[in-house]
Amino acid sequence: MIKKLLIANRGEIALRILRACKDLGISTVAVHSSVDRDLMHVRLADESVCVGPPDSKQSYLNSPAIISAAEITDADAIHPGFGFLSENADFAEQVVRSDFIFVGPKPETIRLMGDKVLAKNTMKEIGIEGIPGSDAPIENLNDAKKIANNVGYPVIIKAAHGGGGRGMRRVYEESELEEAISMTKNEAKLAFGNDSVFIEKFLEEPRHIEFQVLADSFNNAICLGERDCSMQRRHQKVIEEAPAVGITQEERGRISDKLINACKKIGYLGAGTFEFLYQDGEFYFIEMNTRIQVEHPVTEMITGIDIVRQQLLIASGQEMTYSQSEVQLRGHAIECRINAEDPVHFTPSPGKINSFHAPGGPGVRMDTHMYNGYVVPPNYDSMVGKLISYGNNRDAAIRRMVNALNEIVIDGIKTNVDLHKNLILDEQFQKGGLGINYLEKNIKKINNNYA
Ligand code: MV4
Repeated sequence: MIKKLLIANRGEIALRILRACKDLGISTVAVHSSVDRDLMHVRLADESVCVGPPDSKQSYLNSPAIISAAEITDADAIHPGFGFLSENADFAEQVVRSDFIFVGPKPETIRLMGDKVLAKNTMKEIGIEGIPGSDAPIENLNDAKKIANNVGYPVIIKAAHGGGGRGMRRVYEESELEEAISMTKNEAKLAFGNDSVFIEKFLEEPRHIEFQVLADSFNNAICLGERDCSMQRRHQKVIEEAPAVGITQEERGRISDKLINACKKIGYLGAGTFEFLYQDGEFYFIEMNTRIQVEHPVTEMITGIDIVRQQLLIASGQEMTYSQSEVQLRGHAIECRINAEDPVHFTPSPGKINSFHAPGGPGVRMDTHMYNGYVVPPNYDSMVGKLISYGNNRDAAIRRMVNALNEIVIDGIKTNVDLHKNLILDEQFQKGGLGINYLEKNIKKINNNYA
């Protein structure tokens, strides 16, 4: 069993990991930047180490400093959380080579899934289809033209090492293809250090549905069902929910069986998420996330499984607590990401929180590091918490979310709480099953309805 764990992250996920450690009697080391000394998990951790100035590159992305902190505190393991170094294969490799446990999959698995073409081909071999298009990076314009004509326009050019919406460009006709390829290659080279790009049929109105898996070192793998993450704006998820409206038990079981097999075939270890686009009744694999995700709580609420706890047990070399037959999905959960941001311009709104009140009661969970007097720094992502509601069905979860959004108090900074109130009350949202374009297309209407 891991005795001491270094949490290589900040904010609410760092607190989430610390709580799971305390549950298991694991002592904790919090690394933080010089502006994050007053983070709640830093106060609650057994030990803390300042790893650098506010700039992420010199602190939360500073591999040598983080590994040195693990050395001097004699930690056994490092949990990367999400974002920062969580999907950096080189970091995972340095952690393992320095004789620490990396809470996550093997470095080679992170590397495999970090290449979207390799990932797609690997999954295709296992019988999990991606979106029709190229099965290798584009080498020349003629090949691209052939593939595009074969799948039909519009197509999308994607960076093989991209992700989260970066390094993508839509193409509606052949005359645009050459320029689109070269621009995406240039962007990819600059952003990801790799200019490989590939081509796919562009899906116009898909839903974004992802499946949560857990796999241990005894070749056990389980699937914890799916999450609908389609409510997003400019590739930032706003509301997530589980289960996905309209997905049948038959569809869920079919995909789950394939993903369990995939985990075993690739030797997956830990928590992971397989991302799909869902359109016209078909699931198309797009990429795999080899980390714990922001939206993991909605899966925890409907399964009763503590995913971070399972990560720690698996990383400790133990068997998972659950078999697939023990995974029961019950009820419905919704998560609203609470951001310190201007509700009109969506620009960050850092500053001091004069008063904070978290909603509560049955089926209401608030994962946040906020407290009265906490100062939100301007240096990092604007998410300051996640409000999660649970009910026996979606309507009950929506009702509890409305009440919780009306109860929450965050004074001193601007937030997107009102956007959430408007969106959760929107009649199309209440029907469910909306595509990835709905929020961006309707945000002005939604925000004005109830403002
Ligand atoms: C697509 C697509 C439509 N067609 N691929 C965005 C980031 C990465 N996860 C893949 N993404 C997309 N790939 C094809 N062939 C639309 C998107 C997309 C998207 C996907 C999921 C959630 C939100 C999105 C927002 C914009 C575009």
